[in-house]
Amino acid sequence: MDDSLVPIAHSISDIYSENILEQAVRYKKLCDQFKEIYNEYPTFIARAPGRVNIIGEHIDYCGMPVFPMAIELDTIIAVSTNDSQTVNIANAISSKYPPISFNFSPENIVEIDDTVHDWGNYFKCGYKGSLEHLKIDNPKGMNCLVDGVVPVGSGLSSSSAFVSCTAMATLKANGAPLDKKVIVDLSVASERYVGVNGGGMDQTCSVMAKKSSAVFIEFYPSLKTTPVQFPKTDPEISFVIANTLVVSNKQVTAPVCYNLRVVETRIAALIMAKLLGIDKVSTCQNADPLTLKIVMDEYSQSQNLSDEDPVKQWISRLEKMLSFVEKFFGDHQDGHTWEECANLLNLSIEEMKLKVHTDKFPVRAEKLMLYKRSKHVFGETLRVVEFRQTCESQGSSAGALQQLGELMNQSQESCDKLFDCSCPEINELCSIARKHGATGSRLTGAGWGGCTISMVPSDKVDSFIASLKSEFYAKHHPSLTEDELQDIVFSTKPATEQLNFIND
Ligand code: NG1
Ligand code: MG
Repeated sequence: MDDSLVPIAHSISDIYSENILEQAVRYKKLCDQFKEIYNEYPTFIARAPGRVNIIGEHIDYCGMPVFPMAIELDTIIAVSTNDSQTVNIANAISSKYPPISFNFSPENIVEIDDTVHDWGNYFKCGYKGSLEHLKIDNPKGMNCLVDGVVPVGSGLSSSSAFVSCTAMATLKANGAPLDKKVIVDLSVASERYVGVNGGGMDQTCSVMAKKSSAVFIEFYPSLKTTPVQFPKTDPEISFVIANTLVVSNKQVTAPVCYNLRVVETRIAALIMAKLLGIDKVSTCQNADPLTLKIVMDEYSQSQNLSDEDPVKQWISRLEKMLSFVEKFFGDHQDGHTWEECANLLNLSIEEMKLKVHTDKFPVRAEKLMLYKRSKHVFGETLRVVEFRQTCESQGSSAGALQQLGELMNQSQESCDKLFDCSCPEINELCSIARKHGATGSRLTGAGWGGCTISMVPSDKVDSFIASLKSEFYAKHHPSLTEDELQDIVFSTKPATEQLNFIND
C-alpha cells in the first residue's frame, strides 16, 4: 500500500479484519444515528486518534523532535455530501454540543470567531484549511455527525484529532486524495485559527502514527516520522494515563501561558542567533519564524560540528547550546525585561514583537524567562534523543524500564521548574504514581492541568491504578463513581493506525 496515503477500509468486514470489533459496532451506531438526523446513511466515516506524548514537551514549536504515540481514543465523523454548499454538523452528544450550520463563503470560506470557545470552531478550522488547500470555489455541501471520545482539555489532543479528522472528511467529500503530509500541514496551520500558536506534534502523530509503536517526529529541516517500538521487557512496559481533572483551556490562557512560551523561546532564539553571529535573524521573518532548532543547526554547520554517529551529533550539539544558554542568559535567571531583550537585538520593542508575531498572537508578561525556557528546550530535546536511543538499543534489558522512567521524571521536573507548565495537582499525581510503582511519571500535552502519563511494569498496573484512586481521586473527587473513574484513569497502549471507512 502507498504509505503516503491514509489507509481506507471499504466495508465493515475490513474493519472486522482489522480486529476492531468494538469500533465496528460504534461505526454502525453512528450510521444509525446519522440516518435519524439526516434521513439518509453516510457515505463515509473519517477517523483520527488522539495522542499521548511520552516525552518532549513544548519543544515541537521550537523545531525540536518529540516522541508521542497515538491512543485508541479517537474522533470519528460520518459524512454524506450534496450540492448545496451548506455544512451541517451534529454531535453524537447533542445535549453538550448543539448542532451548527454554516454556508461556504467565497470571500473567506467560513468565519471563525476565536474569541468564543465553541466546539464547532475546530471543525471550521479543518474545513477552512482543506478548502484553502484545494482552492475551489464550489465545494460540496456536507452533512456530518461527529463522535469524539478523546477527553476534552486534558492534554490528549482532542482538538487536533478533530481538526485532522475534519480535514480528511472535507478532502474526501470533495474528491481529493487523502495524502498524509498534506493533511498534517493543513491541519497544523489551520488549528491556529482558534488563536493558539501551536506546534505540529499532535496532528502529525494523529495522521502518521503506526500500529503498536510510538513515533519519533522531526520537524526541521523537514517533517520526518520514524516509528519506534518500546523495548520488550519482562514485565512489559505499560502506560497509565491519569487525568488531574484540572481543565486547562489553552485558548483562554494563551496570552499568559502557551503563546507566551512560544514567544519566549522565539526571542531566546533571536538573541542567541545574534550573539552567535548567525545571519538568519534578518531573513527569518513572517512565514518562517526563527526557532532554537534553526539556531542550533546553523551554528553547528558554521563550526563544522559534524559527527558520523547521529546520536552523538545530537548530544554534542545540544550540550554546546546548553553551554551558550548559561553564557548568554545565566546572569538573568529571573528573566529579561522586553527592553533588555530589544536592546540585545538592536531593535525597538515594537520591531522585536513583530518578529515573534505578537500582533497575531498577543501575549502579556512583565519579564521573559529566556534562561529557564531555553534551558528546558535543549535539555528536553536531549532526553527525547536518549529516550529513543534507549528504546532502540536496550532490547529486552530489565534496566530499560528504569532508564526510560528516569528520563520521564527529569522531563516532569524540567516542565515544573523551568517551563512552569505543571500545576500542584499534576505534581501530586506524579509523586503518588512514583510511590506506587511507576518508574516514570510526568504531565503530557501542554500542561497547566490535564493528564499525567506514567510508565508502569505491566504486572503492577491494577494495583497502581487502585492506589491512584484511593490516594488522589478519593481525596480530591470523592463523589466520582467507579464507572466515571474508568475514563479518568486507565492504561493504554499504542493504538491502531489511522483508518477511514468508505462505503463505496
Ligand atoms: P495539547 O496538549 O493538545 O494542548 C499542545 C500543542 C502541541 C505541543 C504541546 C506541548 C496544539 C494543537 N498542540 O498540545 O503542539 O506544543 O501542547 O508539548 O497547539
Ligand atoms: Mg490540543
